[in-house]
Amino acid sequence: MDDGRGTPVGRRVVLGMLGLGAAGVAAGPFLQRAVEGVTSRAPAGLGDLLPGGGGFRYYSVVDSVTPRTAADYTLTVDGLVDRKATYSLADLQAMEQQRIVRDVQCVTGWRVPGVPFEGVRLATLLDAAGVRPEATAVRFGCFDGAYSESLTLDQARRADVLVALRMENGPIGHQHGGPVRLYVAPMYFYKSAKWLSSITLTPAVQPGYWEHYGYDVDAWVGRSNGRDDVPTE
Ligand SMILES: Nc1nc2c(c(=O)[nH]1)N[C@H]1C(S)=C(S)[C@@H](COP(=O)(O)O)O[C@H]1N2
Ligand SMILES: [Mo]
Repeated sequence: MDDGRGTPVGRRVVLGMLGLGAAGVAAGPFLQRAVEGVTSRAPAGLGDLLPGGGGFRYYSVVDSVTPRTAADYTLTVDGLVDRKATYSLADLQAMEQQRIVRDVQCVTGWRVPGVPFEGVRLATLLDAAGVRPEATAVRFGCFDGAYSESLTLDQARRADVLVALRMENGPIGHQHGGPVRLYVAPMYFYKSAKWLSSITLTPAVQPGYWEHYGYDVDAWVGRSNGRDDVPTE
């Protein structure tokens, strides 16, 4: 669902227009980055400027995502846990909410100052599930059917990592990955997986979608991806 500006252009289409196609993607992050440099597009490959978005760009690696509402949204916590769980939006809303206001920094350069996020600490959900000793990492799945992200367990337990229900003082809209997205305050925004649908405890870190193309798994703002941005923590 978009907002009247037409269907967001998919990454394949963008690359196709540039005459690169799948070969461009397969060639890895360096060519990918060169392409972005030319087109001002992001690792997601299709940053349509959000109208009135205050500097945010809209990213999706798929052409369209079927929206989920409070009625049909669920978040599962599974993998190496003692108690698998499934949360509705109402379940998450009923939990203690943490508010964090930091800059948002995309690895392609754009930055949005002072963005409020609110939600449940990821650590709270991990504790509720009972993480087994064999788990060292967390993998995040998305209901767009394509994107994924990951954190080490230590990173996931940080107080500035949220399962976010609100952004910019309102519910998270579909384009920003609502109703629920991940928010990893100290890392580049590609870690903040949109349309979050699963949290899986794993024996080892599994690199996420963009990390297969060379972006850093440990994506600290200012200390990774060869960049020197001012940290967001
Ligand atoms: N599911 C999903 N999550 C995602 C992405 C994506 O393409 N799909 N792009 C990432 C990138 S690169 C950025 S910069 C932010 C963009 O968030 P926004 O669309 O709310 O601006 O989402 C991140 N999370
Ligand atoms: Mo990004």
